[in-house]
Amino acid sequence: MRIAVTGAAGRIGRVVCAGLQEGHGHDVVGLDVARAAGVESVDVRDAQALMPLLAGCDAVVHLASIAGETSFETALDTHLRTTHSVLEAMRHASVPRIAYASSNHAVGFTPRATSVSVDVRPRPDTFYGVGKAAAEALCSLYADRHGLRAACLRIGSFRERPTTRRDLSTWLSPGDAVRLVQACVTGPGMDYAVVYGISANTRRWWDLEPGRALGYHPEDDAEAFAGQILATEESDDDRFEARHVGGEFCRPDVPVEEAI
Ligand code: 15L
Repeated sequence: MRIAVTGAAGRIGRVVCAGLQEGHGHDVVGLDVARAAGVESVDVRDAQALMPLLAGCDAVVHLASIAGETSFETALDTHLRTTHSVLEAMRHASVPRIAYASSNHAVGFTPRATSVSVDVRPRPDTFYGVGKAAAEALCSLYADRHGLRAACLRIGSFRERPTTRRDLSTWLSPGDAVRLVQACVTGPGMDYAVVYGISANTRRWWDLEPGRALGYHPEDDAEAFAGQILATEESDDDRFEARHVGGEFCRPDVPVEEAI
């Protein structure tokens, strides 16, 4: 398959591009606003500029965004405007399928529980989460109105390895991130789906079944790191943010980022 990846020079993008290319033999078109080796430099908010770059692609993996809290205006720009532009460019270039990097923060104020389904109401913990929830809705619109196939991946904590108590539930390993994206762009019949992007963590809060239905079978489990983390990190059970899946993002004083 020929697969375009936005945000290709970013933390997740670099891992996903390499995994799709070297691990699964896809032809990958890396796109990013930042200049990087092997990546086409483009502002993904510019649908006209995107269209020729998407010509002949079978799928888009849309990762480009600011991965944290911002002002409301920046959240609109970095999640809604980018996703709208990507979906419009896909429509004009006849690209049939998208895997959209949403976030657990679209439902961050959901209370922690042993199995949180993908059907909980949007419950963002930040403008970042609002942007992700709204961009999921845009993907749903393009699936229903234009027949695009869309998978929204509510990514947990993408890291080389888990380092906090919360990560024991929310970790997404690099290997599982590639497995997740590969399943969502090649997996069986689906028009629109929301899946949680986490590894097979023993202490997970999110339901993995919707991902499994698309062929995502995670192989890693943060539990392998639990002994070390629990021995060194104090329990956070009494803190307000520990009651919700979004953790620190639920704090009213969550730090704001602005840089692209
Ligand atoms: C996210 O969506 C953020 O992009 C990332 O910075 C992490 O904070 C992650 O969620 C998380 O919840 O751990």
